[in-house]
Amino acid sequence: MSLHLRKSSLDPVQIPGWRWQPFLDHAVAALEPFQVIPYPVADAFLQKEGSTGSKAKPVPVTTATWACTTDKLRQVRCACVEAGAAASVLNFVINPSCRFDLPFFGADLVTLPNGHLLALDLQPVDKADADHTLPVWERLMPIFERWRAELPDGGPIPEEAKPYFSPAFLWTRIPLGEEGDDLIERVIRPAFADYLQLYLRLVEEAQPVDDDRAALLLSGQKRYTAYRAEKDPARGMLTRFYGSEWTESYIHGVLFDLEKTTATPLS
Ligand code: DBV
Repeated sequence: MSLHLRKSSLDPVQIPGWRWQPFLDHAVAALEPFQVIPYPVADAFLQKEGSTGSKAKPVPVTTATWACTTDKLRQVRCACVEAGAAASVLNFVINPSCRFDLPFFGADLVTLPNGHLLALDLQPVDKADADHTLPVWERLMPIFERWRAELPDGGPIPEEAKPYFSPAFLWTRIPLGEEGDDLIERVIRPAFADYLQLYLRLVEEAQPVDDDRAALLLSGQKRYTAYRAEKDPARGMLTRFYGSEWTESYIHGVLFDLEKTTATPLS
């Protein structure tokens, strides 16, 4: 366990057998030119060991959080979960500063015993605001079209979630085994890289907005974050692994922390 002791949110995450390791490694490298600094994450959430499965056949569980901040990105964080055959997850969210007219980057790559569940999107702060969405969607749609053609549709998503997705929400469920492994290598990996590359290009290009616009963006960001925290589909899994006290602090204090953050996003 001490082998993987992490002291800072920027220390490398290396979890033996973690399926999504190359995705995080790619994202960390892509962020490097942005002068990242560590994002404060309490020790209890930097890396947490646990156990699932039966008494007779316990399965070790590791959850690690990689995180950083930059001048334009309030919080970039990756939740990394490895629980052997029970689960393997990369949940990656980039929360921009409300000083910039930027969407969220969201990736949810989830392997469960019954298959993979994969979601990628650049999610708008306010879907009704064409100034906010059109410049992004125009550029994202061709990328979406290209990769969607290679994947089965993931099926319906909850009605209440729809305001938070872009029309380029890449969402699929695929089987475990060779077929799934092949799609992950051939489609999900380049799609993840393409979505992230476009996002980081938008970050480079972004210019600061005025105070009124920043206040509007902040309230939209809070709506999104509150929704994600309230509906976090990982709540059940994390509660089984670590109990509800740790899980609620993790969800509200780390994963979706905009409401709780002590930094003042508008200053
Ligand atoms: N999802 C999270 C975080 C996770 C996580 C922080 C730390 O937001 C994992 C881990 N997602 C996770 C798990 C499941 C899902 C499901 C473990 C499976 C839940 C289960 O079946 O027990 C995309 N993720 C889902 C579902 C959707 C998404 C639509 C299935 C529906 C559901 O069970 O509610 N998550 C959703 C989404 C983004 C995202 C669109 C952004 C791109 O991160």
